[in-house]
Amino acid sequence: MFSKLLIANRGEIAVRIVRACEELGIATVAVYSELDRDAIHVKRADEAFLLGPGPAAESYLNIDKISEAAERSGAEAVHPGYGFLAENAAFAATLEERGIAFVGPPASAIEAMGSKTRARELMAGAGVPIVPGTTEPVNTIKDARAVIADTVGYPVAVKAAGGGGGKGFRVALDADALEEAFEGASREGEKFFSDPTVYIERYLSDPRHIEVQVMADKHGRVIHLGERDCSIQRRHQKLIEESPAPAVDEQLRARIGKIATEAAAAVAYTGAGTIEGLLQDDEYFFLEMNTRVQVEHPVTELVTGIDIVKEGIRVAAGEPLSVSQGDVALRGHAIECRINAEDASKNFAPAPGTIGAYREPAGPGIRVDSGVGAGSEISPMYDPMVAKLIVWDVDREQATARMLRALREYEIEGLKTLLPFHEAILRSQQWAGGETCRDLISDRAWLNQLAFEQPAEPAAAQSEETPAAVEQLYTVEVSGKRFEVKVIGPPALRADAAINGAGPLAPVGARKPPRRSERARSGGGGGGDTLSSPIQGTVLKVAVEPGATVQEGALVCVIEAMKMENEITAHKAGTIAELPIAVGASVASGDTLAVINSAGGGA
Ligand code: MV4
Repeated sequence: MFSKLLIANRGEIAVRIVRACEELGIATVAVYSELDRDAIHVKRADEAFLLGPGPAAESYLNIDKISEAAERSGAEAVHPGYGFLAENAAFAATLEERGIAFVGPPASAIEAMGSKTRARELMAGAGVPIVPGTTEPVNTIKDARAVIADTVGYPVAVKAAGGGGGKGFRVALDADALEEAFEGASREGEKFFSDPTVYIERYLSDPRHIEVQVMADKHGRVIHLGERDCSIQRRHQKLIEESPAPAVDEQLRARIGKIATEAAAAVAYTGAGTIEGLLQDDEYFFLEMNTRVQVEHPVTELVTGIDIVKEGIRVAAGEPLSVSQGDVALRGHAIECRINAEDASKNFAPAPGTIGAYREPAGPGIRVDSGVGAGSEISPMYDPMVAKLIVWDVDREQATARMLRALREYEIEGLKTLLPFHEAILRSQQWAGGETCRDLISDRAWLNQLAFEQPAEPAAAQSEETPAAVEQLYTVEVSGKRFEVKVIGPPALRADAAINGAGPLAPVGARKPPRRSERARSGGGGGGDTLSSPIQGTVLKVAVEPGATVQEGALVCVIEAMKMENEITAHKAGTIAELPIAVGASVASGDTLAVINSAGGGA
């Protein structure tokens, strides 16, 4: 076994890997950017090396700097986590050349699965079912029309060959829509992967996203750990994952498990990997392989009892898998909710900021994988995930009730998160029925009811005026019996005074975790006519003109940040009075995007 391992990542996954190493008796080395000097993953590791400035290119994506830190530290292995360099074949190869083990598959397997057309060709050759379509790149729209007419048929999905996870994915329902889909997918492929090549698949109208966890050792053994259902996604970002999948029974599990292990074996895979596929009407099709440990691996850990991260490190050190296929059994049900700093009611706009009060849920069946705490900064520079909340219980219904309990117990002040969104989804009929919830997630009106209300005016702002009557809750004890009383009148005490411990009459709301309905109301921002940018990024598109009349929720512009396109919508109805933005311009968080005057010249 290794004696020292470097973790080429940050946030919750870096902490997750530190935990695995501590249990295995391996010393840990963290790396960090200047923005992450105070990050938990740095404190949690035995040693740490500064990589450079915040931008990932100068820190977590910099192969030279990370390899140098690995050599300086004397680490025998590097764990890449997910994202950043996890699926970079050149990084894996560089480490192997320097005699440092890469905790993951051989560079050749990363490369084979990195090109989606090559992966489809390989899988088809190995007898793995792929979504019907081309395994060769389709170079021109003319070629696309021909292949669709001859074999695929409409509707089609046009996908970038360098893509994955939905990047560079467009749908054409009929021939009229093909040109736009083809060009869109090609443009995105060029932008994100420097490869404009696209291929064509039949578009499945109502599939489930089902993926199979595989593990392989360097002795030729490949096993699967069952499946996860990740159908609840928003713009290809997974939001909720569960295992087992509601739509998969023992028989189907055995069938897709075999497909997955054969797919992994076909590229001589080692370590932890995931075969992503689509399930529609009992037909399962290979989509792509993720050659890394995934964000959602914990749900599989909870139902199988197998520590995927430890197992991955063991096989990287040359040990055989500690479990065989016959040892793998799924027990109970696990659900994961990704707690992102995002505002679901504003098109899932990133909501970075500093975490205020913070308390994680606990108790039976609860697991929180996080890399933050009170005072931590969720930077617009990196992924907006605050934490993953994962629960286990004996069946899906009870796991759902347990998740709802945990969501309400979770206290995250200071920024907007997906906590209210998850609660609403898990309370829906669609979730109870095991549906994909696609209709809810794309329903603006439904999402709007999750809006965070503007915070109340602080009492100080109205100092000279007669204070308005407010309702406040107090806890009182009368002869030792506890009562909660509502007092209506001028504010007697400010909430922050109570937090500082002043006064015996502390409003209940300041000490007790707020109810969900109240929590959704706290921590709002903005107000007035000004629509400010929630993020730093580049203006990709401006959807309105000065003088235009807009409805609340209408698209104003699209801002690209972190390779994500974020739709910014009007916060109120009215007329665009000012529009100080243009396509290609950079905007900082808080910059004015538009000024919207209320219709009829009011306010
Ligand atoms: C598809 C598809 C329909 N037909 N491919 C690709 C990446 C992953 N994020 C989802 N992807 C899809 N690929 C073909 N040929 C539909 C999706 C899809 C999806 C699938 C299952 C559940 C939810 C989904 C949400 C968006 C897109």
